[in-house]
Amino acid sequence: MITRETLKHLPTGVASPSYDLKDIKPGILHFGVGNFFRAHEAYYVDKALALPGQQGWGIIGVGLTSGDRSKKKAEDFKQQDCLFSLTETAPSGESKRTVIGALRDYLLAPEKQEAVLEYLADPAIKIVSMTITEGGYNIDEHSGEFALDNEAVQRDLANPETPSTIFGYVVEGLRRRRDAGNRAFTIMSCDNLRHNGNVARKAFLGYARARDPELASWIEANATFPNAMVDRITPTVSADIAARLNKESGLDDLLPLVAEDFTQWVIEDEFADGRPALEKVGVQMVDDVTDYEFMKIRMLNASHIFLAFSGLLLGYDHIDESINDPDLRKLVETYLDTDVIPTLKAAPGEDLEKYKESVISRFSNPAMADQNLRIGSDGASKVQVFWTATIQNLLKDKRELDRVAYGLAAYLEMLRGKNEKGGTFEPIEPTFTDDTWKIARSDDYEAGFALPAFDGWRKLDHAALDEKVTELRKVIREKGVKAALSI
Ligand code: CS2
Repeated sequence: MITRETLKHLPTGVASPSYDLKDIKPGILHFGVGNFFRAHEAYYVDKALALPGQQGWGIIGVGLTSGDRSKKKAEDFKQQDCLFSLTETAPSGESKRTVIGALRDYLLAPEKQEAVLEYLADPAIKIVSMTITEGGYNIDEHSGEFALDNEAVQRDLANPETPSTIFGYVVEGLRRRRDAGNRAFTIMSCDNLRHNGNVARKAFLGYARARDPELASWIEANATFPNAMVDRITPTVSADIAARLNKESGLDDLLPLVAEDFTQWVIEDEFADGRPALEKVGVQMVDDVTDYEFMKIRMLNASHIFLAFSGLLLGYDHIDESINDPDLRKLVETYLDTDVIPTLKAAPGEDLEKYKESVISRFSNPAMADQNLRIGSDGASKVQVFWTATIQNLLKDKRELDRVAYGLAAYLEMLRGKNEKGGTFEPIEPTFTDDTWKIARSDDYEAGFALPAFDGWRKLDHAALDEKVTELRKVIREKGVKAALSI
């Protein structure tokens, strides 16, 4: 176990926080303490905490669910004083190990509702950040607005002072602040969405307006919602990986974590009540994040799902196996060169050609052992966020549809949960209902067009795309992925 005590004699090669934990005061509250958050925001804030005058930016973590896994995680955090080790591994295999101390408390909201609300109302908390996944903002795909008919949202609106959703918590926290004459906080999304701050604004204000229009206006005038691009590949840590990490570090960490050595965070500098000195620890503070987002989402994430869907069909477990398959690598390269890069503008300091090379090298990092099933999960949201803009561009400009049609065909075939080696797997689609699954599993090649993933181009002329997708589905099912790729 890592604790404040064991920090004093860590194994050689493991760096401990270079500040005194007892000097750290909470300044940030974070919802969704997953591996990505721990390897990204917590990693940067940890570096900032070591700088003079930055000790007021410790992080309070909050989990919104209280199933067995959540309880176990909370227990582990408690036993370890919220400390955990991060192993950063380069594609060459070289690793660096650090104990991160930025997380100073961890609460499960269902068990500690009032404590979470007290933190949210405390003026010391100046930033409320979140990683709640692309689909977590409860935006209706058709209207583009916050979905008020969601059951949990309805429950919170009926009992706004005892919430259960992130929207209910944040807005109740802000209500308490306003009533006490305190300032609002910054609401900082760290999810992989285009203009994630705007999406967060829409979601939280959508909820607030339904709760109390005056409160919503106060939030709108006082809170800020910076847009950000976030990037670091952080795979799931299985029991085997945890054992390996501990063996390599010499630690006995209950919550070990591995990430690639690459990391990037670009934020629009709009904070309601101050922020850590992030610019001193490698974060790029900019006026406009748009071109960074386009680059990351349309290049890295878009390629990732191509590789995941294809890899699952071929019976590969991991992304590095997918990218090391020459046909899949060629697919991704051609997609980026032909369909994506010509439509992008390089952000200041970025070179799209070099970015492409770095993405491919990052995917081939064997230490990530990043699961195709994880990357290919929630395709319904990911297709919309990562592919839709590119597909819309191709349709509007009447350009070649081969790669995107293949990608959509691979997605639909993947949803059937069968690979070419005769194996089966369970695709993960958290937003699917029984009806959606029926469509997804139907033998009819065209039924899948009704799925939400296809919503983004319904208003455009998409007949040619549908035709190609149907044809490629047939080829994938009858002759396999490789045959479809060689068409
Ligand atoms: C992945 C991301 O899950 C996914 O869709 O593409 O988690 C990816 O690893 C990160 O965006 C990298 O920053």
